[in-house]
Amino acid sequence: MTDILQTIKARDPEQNEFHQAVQEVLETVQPVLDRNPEYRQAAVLERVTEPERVIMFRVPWMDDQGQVKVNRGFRIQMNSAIGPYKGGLRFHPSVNLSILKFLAFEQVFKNALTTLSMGGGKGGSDFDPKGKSDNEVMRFCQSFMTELFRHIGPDTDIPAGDIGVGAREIGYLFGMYKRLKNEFTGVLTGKSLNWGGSLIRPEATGYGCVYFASEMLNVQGDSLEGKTCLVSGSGNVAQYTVEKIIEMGGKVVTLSDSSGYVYDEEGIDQEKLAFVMRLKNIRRGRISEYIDKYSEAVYTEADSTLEYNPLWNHKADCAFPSATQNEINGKDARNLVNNGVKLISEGANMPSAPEAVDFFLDHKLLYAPGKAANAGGVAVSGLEMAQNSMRLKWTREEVDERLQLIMKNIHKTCLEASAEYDMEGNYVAGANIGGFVKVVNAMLDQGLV
Ligand code: NDP
Ligand code: 2IT
Repeated sequence: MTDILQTIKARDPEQNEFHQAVQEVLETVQPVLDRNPEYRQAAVLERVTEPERVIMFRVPWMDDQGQVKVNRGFRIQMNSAIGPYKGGLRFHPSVNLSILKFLAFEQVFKNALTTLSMGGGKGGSDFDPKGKSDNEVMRFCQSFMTELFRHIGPDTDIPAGDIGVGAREIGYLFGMYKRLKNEFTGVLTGKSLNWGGSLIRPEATGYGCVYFASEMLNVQGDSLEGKTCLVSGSGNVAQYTVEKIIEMGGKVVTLSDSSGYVYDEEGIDQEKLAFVMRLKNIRRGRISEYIDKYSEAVYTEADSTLEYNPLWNHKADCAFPSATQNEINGKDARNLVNNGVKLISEGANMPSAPEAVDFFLDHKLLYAPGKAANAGGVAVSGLEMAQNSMRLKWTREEVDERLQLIMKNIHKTCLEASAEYDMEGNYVAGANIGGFVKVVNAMLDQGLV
């Protein structure tokens, strides 16, 4: 195992986020390999950590001033053992190969956990949609799809949204795909409702993450009722996490963006959440504007010189990190536990750094890693694909019911897989083992490809 990690590090020494995601999986699946020598013989670890295909391309576009800009586009087609590549597109200036490979790697196991037939992929660009006009975003998306279209398809690779890619971007991307291929197919998920989208897809990641938290509490005879919750981010995942926590009787006291965070001791209720949704989704403003409207809240500017994030240093029972990778470091993890937090459900992908994960596990927290807790988003993407294929639409209730069932099943899979390897209650091991076994068994069935 250490040999494989050393080889991966030597081959791509700068890909820290990818190494981090791989290391966690390799460590937790070790007992599975010990028990199943045929896996090692078939070099499954070497194969599962190498993408099937990596596509990198130039994305030239013109801004509103007539200046030519050039960004870099990517699609990582990581693993197609159990279905076509499936996973989001991220538009953020930090995007690089390391970040997309970590996300694609996580996606493979997450998608397997949903029980739907989806392989894993991820893509995106270092394009920053912040401060760009709708026309600039449209021209960028059109240029991006002018290359990407030849690599994707409804039975090949089905992208969706992630950070910086929401309904607006999916619309522009879909329009260009349709024009180039002269085909109206379910090649993207997260589409708008009147042209192929699924009800509940916008809500799915946040709702699913709260359903998972509720399942973990259920095991202990507890619930979210009356619990104080910290939520980070204020985008798609954060918004619907807050909506579901409120519905389940919890109280959310924080939200953030990359500029800072708000702390509202009285709780972010439905009316305040509606304000945040308009602020973020329509006006595309900053979370600092929350205190202009609700002066009882406190805004704290982000400070990169601090060794910890003050958002994670408030009295609370539960935390739902819903912004980005490595947003909780070892010090934040200690602060959370010292403030009474007993449950972490990850809406974001890999928001906890390895020291934080170790701390949560050592302190026996109810800790749900992203690949289990945030799988509701891609699960409803899978349901969107099913509806597109049937050319039918399910009701809100029908999709929500399926989502709840899928989250319950993922929770059960994690518990059963962790128990089978004597790590009961360790959701990290459970999620990794549950997803890994399904993927590598399919790979073995299909021979050396
Ligand atoms: P959005 O773009 O809608 O929102 C992202 C939020 O996180 C914004 O508030 C953003 O602030 C903040 N954020 C992003 N990058 C940083 C950063 N480097 N530092 C601080 N804050 C940051 O994205 P989503 O809500 O869709 O995604 C959030 C997380 O959830 C990501 O980790 C994503 O991979 C994960 N996820 C998303 C799914 C989905 O269906 N959308 C499914 C599963 C996981 P700002 O506006 O200032 O950039
Ligand atoms: O990280 C994720 O699971 C997503 N961004 C959603 C992927 C999808 O295909 O819906």
